[in-house]
Amino acid sequence: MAPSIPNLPLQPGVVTLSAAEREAGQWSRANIQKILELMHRDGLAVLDGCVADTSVLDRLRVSMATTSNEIKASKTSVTDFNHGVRSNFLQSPPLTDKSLLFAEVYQNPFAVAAVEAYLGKGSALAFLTANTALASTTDRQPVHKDASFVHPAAPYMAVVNFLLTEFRPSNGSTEFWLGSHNQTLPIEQVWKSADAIVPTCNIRQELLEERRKTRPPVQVEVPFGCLLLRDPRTWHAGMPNPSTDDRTMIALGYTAPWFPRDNRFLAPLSAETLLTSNPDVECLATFIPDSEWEEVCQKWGAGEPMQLKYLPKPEGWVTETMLKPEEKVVVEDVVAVSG
Ligand SMILES: O=C(O)CCC(=O)C(=O)O
Repeated sequence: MAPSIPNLPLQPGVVTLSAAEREAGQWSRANIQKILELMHRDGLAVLDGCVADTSVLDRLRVSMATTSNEIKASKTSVTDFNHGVRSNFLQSPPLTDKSLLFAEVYQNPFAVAAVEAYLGKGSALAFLTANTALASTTDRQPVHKDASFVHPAAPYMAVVNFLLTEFRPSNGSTEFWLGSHNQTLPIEQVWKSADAIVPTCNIRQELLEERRKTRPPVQVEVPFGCLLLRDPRTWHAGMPNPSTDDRTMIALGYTAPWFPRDNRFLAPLSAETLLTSNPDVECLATFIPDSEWEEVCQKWGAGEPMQLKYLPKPEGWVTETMLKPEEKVVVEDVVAVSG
């Protein structure tokens, strides 16, 4: 774990797209530098001004709130929820409704440019989902990375989150441990058993206490219309949502050009044209007929058709960070559900 520099801000830094940058269709060099400095220092950057027409976010929120209400009743087992905590689940955005297939969200040029600056040209879209923090909840997730495998010790993935509301502690904004991604290693994660081939996402308790002393976590405060760009190695946790409305963020996950591409996600044929429209960003989706996708698209629990399977197996996976069996910290009752 990287030592923490004193007096760093607790809230994430914001990079604002100017009118001139929007007009030019690209970030200035200075703002790309700022994005990269925040990403390398904090593992998280807030991007403001990338969505010109925030009514698209309103329309997605209305649609996804209806869906989240419909699917709540189907969530019965803890493994239907993320990290086994009944306050947050994964949800598919409405990809079969052509009136809601917004290029500003699914091919946002400023978000993609920020990802390419961080991961490299030739990055791929590796998953597309959303996190819903359910209204009137009181439980929090364990602190985790989104990496239930022996991850590379270099930026290999970036997630762009489109927030469909403002994000405040009062509606269950995410807790982030800024800077925790910097030199983080799989040895910081908990294993379910000594012979398991992959770790869980969860961070060892004693490391949390150590890090809290120097750079404590924060629940982010982000105005409506901003995006989050984050390195999934940055420690974080879904928090209770005390408000009366579900809080949702869409997540587009991109992998670096050198990262394995053997896992694919399911998407409907209606979204194929849009999701594959950037020739520089391969879309790692298997496209299936809309009716088939609609049958499975909200089944995100463990062993379900939509379960994220972008994770490499250790066999054949080259990394400097492999662990010896005696280095694994085992916590047998951890719920090893990722997302
Ligand atoms: O929805 C959130 O605020 C974060 C959820 C999360 O980290 C997860 O489910 O893995």
